Amino acid sequence: MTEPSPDQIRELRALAEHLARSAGSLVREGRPDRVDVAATKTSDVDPVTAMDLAAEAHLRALLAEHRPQDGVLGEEEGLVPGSTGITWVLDPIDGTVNYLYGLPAYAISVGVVVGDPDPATWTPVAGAVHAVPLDITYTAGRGQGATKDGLPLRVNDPRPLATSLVGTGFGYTVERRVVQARVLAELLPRVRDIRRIGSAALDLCRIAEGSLDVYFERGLNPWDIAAGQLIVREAGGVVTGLRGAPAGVEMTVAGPADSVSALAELLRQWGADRDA
Ligand code: LIP
Repeated sequence: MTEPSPDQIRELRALAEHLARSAGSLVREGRPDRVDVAATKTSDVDPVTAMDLAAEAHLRALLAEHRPQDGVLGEEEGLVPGSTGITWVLDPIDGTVNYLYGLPAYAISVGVVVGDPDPATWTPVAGAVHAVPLDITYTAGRGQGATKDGLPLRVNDPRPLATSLVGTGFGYTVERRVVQARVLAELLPRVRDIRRIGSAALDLCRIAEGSLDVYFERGLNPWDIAAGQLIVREAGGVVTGLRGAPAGVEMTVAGPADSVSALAELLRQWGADRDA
């Protein structure tokens, strides 16, 4: 698949925004007073709600209408390959635990990639992240910048880690959390402060808008980062793994290049890309 033209990227970006906002309205207006867990995944504290499933079905229905030949990878229903070389990578509710508890930090993430839906090899070309409770939408197109409700985004200038506000998140298994807790204990005395928002897509958008200086997390899935990765890059930041690897499930580090380099070196020294 050759890379889409600038006009095609604009169209994909606009459609990604439409999908994210449409699913966001469904989630916002359909949230019951009490949300129940429909199922769990990697552990008893990794929930799926009926709205996760409904939002992904809604996104897939819109794609069947607008882009029937493209591939779709969704957190809840997996991969349906397409024939165009373009794959839509969907997180129907990123921050499901926050949605479950009614904490206002969950988002619809719609990424558009060329190539296999693998963060190690894909080329993100468009994306949208809709912060549902706030009704705010972040979007980006490859080579066309990143915006928050249409206003341009720029990452912060790099600053020493000692004065950096650092975002992170934690996995759902004991083996992973043991190492994450050790890394956190090493990092906390070295930085301004830590924020654990509970939605990787929103963490990445906060890097792009400068309300976080740098972010790292181990265990992120393709749907967590497909849109946010492009939004950070188009806002002048970098998104990478450790030891020169691309961002992905092993590790994702995002922010201004110099801050990412400094943090990634510490994470490498502490073995942050391993489980107990
Ligand atoms: C969430 C991520 C978050 C991570 C959570 C969870 P989900 O995704 O966005 O960064 O720390 O553990 O994985 O499961 O809400 O779609």
